Amino acid sequence: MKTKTSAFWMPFTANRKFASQPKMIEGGEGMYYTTEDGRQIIDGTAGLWCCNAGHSRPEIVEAVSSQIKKLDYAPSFQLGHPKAFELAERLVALSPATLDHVFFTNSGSESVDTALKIALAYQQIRGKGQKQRLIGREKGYHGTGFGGISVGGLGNNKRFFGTALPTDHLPHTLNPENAFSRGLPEANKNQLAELEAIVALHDASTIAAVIVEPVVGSAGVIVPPQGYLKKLRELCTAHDILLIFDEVITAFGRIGSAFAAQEFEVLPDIITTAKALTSGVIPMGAVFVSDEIHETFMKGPENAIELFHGYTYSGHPVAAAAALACLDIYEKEKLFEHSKAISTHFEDAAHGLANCANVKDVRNYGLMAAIELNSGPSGVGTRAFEVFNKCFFEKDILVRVTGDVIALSPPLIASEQEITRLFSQLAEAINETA
Ligand code: PXG
Repeated sequence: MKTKTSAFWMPFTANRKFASQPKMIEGGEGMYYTTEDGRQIIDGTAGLWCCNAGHSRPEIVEAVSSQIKKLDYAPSFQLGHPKAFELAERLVALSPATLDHVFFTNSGSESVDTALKIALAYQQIRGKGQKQRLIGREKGYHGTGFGGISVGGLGNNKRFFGTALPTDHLPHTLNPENAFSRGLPEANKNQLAELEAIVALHDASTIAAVIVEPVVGSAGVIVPPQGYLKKLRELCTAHDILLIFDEVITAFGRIGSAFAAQEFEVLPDIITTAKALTSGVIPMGAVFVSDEIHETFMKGPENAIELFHGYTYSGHPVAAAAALACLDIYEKEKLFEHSKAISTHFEDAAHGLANCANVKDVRNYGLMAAIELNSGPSGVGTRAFEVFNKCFFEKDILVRVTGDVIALSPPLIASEQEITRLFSQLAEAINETA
């Protein structure tokens, strides 16, 4: 039966265009989705960058259903249940040393707003209440809360909603001279001079935190130039500004290490995560906070609430059960190591598309890749959207499109053969769209 599409107002979707030719997914298993018309398609995007363990893993299904039978819900305000504490301990064993405390949320947007609030409150509690300004970056995506869109750097997401917080933005690091770089592009100009300029303009005594995605996801896989993140850390430390890594996409093996902070050997003060924490199965996010920040909050009277912030579903037992089962899979199957091991094959396959029709750039790191096309005659994004449709309806692969960029981020369980097939099908779709 044809699904009625009018009542559901779909997020970040051209709703009327969708209704005219719906792309429906009815099932998922491992690396594959099943479409409404019964085709198996390779999931080239891990859902929305989240299903790192692949789809419908029996271990997670089992953990979730037995948790619901045992304890479906319990509050985390002034009460606790063991799974949330167990999960927090497991998570801090994975996170970089000193990021030893976890605040649970339900999404990346909530993780970002939580991180920004912790940063602002921390500055006040330690007597630096002037530090209220937040610095994001052009092309940054930090979700859709009012905090996240303020520090975010994508005009479409900001334009009707104002900028709720005092913010500045660093320039993005996409440089046409670095087109077709493999992995980290060269640092051929000082892309952090602007941070010095912002500090000179407002004074460091007014700046609370800088937030960046270590590798930009949504805006089209923008890989940091060599040394950029280390330099950013040095500048933040020198000016007593907190550094927040938004790892909603990069955490949990997407780029080969548990966290980008470890991959790039740069220690931020706060890390935001969500998505692959549960492999997308149940909504959940986690914000990792340094010992120094946490201790600063744990100083007042013991009966006082230290942070007036939280969600009904913070540390939800069913989400926690899903996350624990998911971490077990990551560990048992060594999926982060596998992600790193096949990333060379993934890089070769991605750059194999450099000579396809209208390809303007190929970028990659870990299991993230962008194939950027020249805009079509009818404007930005139209050609890439046509490729997306062709991939879905004719080539049996799912890719992600933002503007002129086709993004790939398969589940970490992908085999070399599946990666080869993903890119060869995409190459056909691109050439046939020319
Ligand atoms: N930070 C980052 C870095 C993200 O990528 C969020 C925060 C917000 O997460 P929630 O869970 O609130 O959506 C994200 C989300 C895409 C795409 O296609 C990316 C995201 C979400 C939906 C689509 O690029 N990233």
